[in-house]
Amino acid sequence: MTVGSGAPAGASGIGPWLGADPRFAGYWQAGGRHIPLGRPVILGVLNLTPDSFSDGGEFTTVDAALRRAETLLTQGADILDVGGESTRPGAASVPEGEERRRVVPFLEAVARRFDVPLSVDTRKASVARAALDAGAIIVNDVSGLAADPAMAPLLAERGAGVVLMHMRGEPATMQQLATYRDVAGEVAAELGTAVDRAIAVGIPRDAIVVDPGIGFAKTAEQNFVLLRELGRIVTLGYPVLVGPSRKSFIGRILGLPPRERVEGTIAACVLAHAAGARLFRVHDVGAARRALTVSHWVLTHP
Ligand code: HH2
Repeated sequence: MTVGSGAPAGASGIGPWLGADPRFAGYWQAGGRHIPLGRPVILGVLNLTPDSFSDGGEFTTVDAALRRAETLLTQGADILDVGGESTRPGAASVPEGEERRRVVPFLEAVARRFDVPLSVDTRKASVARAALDAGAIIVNDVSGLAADPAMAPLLAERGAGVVLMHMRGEPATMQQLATYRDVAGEVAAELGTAVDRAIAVGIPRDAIVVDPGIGFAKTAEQNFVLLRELGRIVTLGYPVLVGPSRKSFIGRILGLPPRERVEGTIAACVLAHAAGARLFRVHDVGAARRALTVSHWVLTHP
């Protein structure tokens, strides 16, 4: 059975459609592949940027990035999420030619070497198109298809898997838009709008994953609330991805720099898992795999 069979036709994207036990069943359809969602799915982060907040400047050659990819896969990554533009708060947009130049040679090389689903983290349709041509099958759009009107039709046409992440505005200015009366309710509603945008152009329901966008147009306190109330995002009826990895809300609690936020990341992932998240975008794949294997065991064994 694939995720999404039984979805009510023409519905707004809100409503249960995953089957009897939505937490441990189904597939994510992406580029003709079916990625099983029966156990926690880990996206290993690989940023080919000079300025990402935790791994910027580390993988500046294709060879260095390939070695990192191999490490992430050995540690248990199910998917590699490749980015060529930092979206940390305050980051400036990268010209599309430069973003393509960063990600395409690596995607081609990794697709030749490994049989792993590849995701590209981009808001630009031209970058997504080049990445799909180079072997990516998933587009992780932190704007939830809002940044580039050409993105949604492209993803529908290419049958790509899509991550719809919640953000407001642009990374450069988004923290000014972190004003909510009910953060989980408003994020759920705005994600519902993003889902509608996807469905309207013909992206299949079982190609869609949603993400509350931890740290994107959110204060540290709003991130805490979102993690506590993640179940309200889960009720949208789409598999939920979270990306708390090494983020500043963890640093704010622990007073530690990004590389020392592994345990904080794991705590956030396990809490999100217990609340119904099924996909986890992390830098520290080995630690996340071990922790989520235990939480999965606890959640699934009577
Ligand atoms: N977070 C970042 C980037 N992309 N995509 C999704 N779906 N969810 C996230 O939470 C998310 C994301 C930011 O982290 P990182 O890529 O490590 O940093 P930077 O944006 O500085 O490259």
